[in-house]
Amino acid sequence: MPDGSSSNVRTGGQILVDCLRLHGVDTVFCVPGESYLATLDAFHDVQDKIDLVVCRQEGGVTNMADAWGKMTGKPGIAFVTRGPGATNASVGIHTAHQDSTPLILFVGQIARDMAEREAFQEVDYRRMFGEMTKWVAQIDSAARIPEMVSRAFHVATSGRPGPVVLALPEDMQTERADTEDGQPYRSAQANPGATDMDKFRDMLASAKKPMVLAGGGGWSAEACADLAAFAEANRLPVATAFRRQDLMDNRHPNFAGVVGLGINPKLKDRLDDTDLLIVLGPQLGEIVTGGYTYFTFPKPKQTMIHISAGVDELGKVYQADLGINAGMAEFCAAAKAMTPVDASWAGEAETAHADYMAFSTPPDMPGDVNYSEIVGWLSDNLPDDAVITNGAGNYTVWVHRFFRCKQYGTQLAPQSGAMGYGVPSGVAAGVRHRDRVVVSFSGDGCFQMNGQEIGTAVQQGVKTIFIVVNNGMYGTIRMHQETHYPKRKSGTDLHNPDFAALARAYGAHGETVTKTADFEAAFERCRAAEGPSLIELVIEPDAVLPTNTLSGIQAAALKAK
Ligand SMILES: Cc1ncc(C[n+]2csc(CCOP(=O)(O)OP(=O)(O)O)c2C)c(N)n1
Ligand SMILES: [Mg+2]
Repeated sequence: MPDGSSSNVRTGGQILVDCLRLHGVDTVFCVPGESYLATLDAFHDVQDKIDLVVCRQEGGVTNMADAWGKMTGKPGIAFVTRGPGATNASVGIHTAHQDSTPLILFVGQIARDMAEREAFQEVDYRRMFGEMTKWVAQIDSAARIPEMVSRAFHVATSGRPGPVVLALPEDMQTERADTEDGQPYRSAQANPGATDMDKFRDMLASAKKPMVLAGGGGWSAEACADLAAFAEANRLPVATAFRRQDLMDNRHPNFAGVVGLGINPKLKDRLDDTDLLIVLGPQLGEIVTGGYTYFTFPKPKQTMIHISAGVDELGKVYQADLGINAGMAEFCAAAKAMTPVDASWAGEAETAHADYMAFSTPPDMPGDVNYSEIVGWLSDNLPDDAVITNGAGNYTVWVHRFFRCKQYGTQLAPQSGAMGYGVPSGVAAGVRHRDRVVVSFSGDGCFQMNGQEIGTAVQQGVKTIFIVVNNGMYGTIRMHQETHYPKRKSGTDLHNPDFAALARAYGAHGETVTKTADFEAAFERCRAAEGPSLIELVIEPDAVLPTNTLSGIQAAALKAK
């Protein structure tokens, strides 16, 4: 409400910004557009209360908002312009959808009286974003902004979290209305019922070799602490899903490893051998099921208990023996409070953890830069609360395998497998945690999808350390090429810039590392730098996986032909 006024009459833009404040928003990511000038103008009035992070491309905007949603558990807020802005932004909406991240994207829209004429940059966002959002709508009346914005916060955070898109017609933002803004949103989660928990305990008590697979969205530090306490009391091995590695301290004696790409074969055997799989949170998608091969259809041979915050996830893909609709915090609190069962499988967690520790110990690799050793060094030397981010590519296999996450909220990585996530998520983490070490990994390909957000990092004065793992190619795809079409390289080579010089051109500190021994000193210089910094790691292209080479893959494929 404007100071000194007894009236609530405001423009749509002012109402919207007041509603964001009401719901606790203090940071917004944007690329400006003429389609939402009135809202930008309203942000001008709250500069001391809302930090407007101006990005370089809308893919950076939504990726940063996704990272913000992951870090805070509250919707990350993104503003972009119509047509081209919205289409650029879509990558982060897809990630938020697959990663179950709360996010609200506001899109400036053409004026209401121009709709359906293919006006300049006109898009119907309901059709465009329909499949990858929890809710998409257009606010056609300034008077309804409080209602619709409140609903957006509720929908994005309740049940299985996810993205919401709201279109804002340009003339609606200048329209004046007299509204009440209501109260801050309160997201809702289901609690497990007493019958659910009794059944759960009975099934656990009669198991011979149970294990937990934790993942999905909607977690919190407290939920993770309760999960650890439940696992300890019942001596359960706990694996985490792909890119949800920070749900348990990886050094915890019950931590069994990660079910994802490049899975530890011993963990895969364990999944196969378990007689009771407690799926706590994740969707049973392609990556955690090994391309839908780990479990039989439609009923897995293992007894399966699936707990999900989204009721629609239960019975999706696989038939579980028990489905429990509950939020992660709600379920974990109940599981912790449950009288522990007599764990006849005692010792399994210790064995599983020993398997994980052996698997996550760096081996030798070809070339002057031993990337395994470098990730291992970072794992051993960074503070426990350091935040690690990455995008997609083979370079992430090392990060996931040799970096041991120590606490919740330290891994920002797209389960959607979207390249270009590493840099913007690193910027967002730098803005959120100015007092923590943030290390962002990108491949040379991945970096060049959103590397321009280094400019945002410099403008924001964050201290993120960006590592670019340069092997001169889209390595993942080249690896698949050598597997299926050996010796027929096609469309996978990259001619790259001097990444350290590029960083310096932006005003960041830049380093190039060509020998393992030089990494530590380069990293320390980056930590001492005033603002962001970048280390280019020059990697031997043959070293395409921690334990296999491109030439080895090619030779095996040729032999098999
Ligand atoms: C946005 C997007 N485009 C394309 C792909 C397909 N893809 C997956 S990994 C990859 C190559 C990654 O290259 P780089 O970042 O250099 O990492 P490397 O595999 O070489 O370590 C590609 C093109 C993708 N996952 N996301
Ligand atoms: Mg590469």
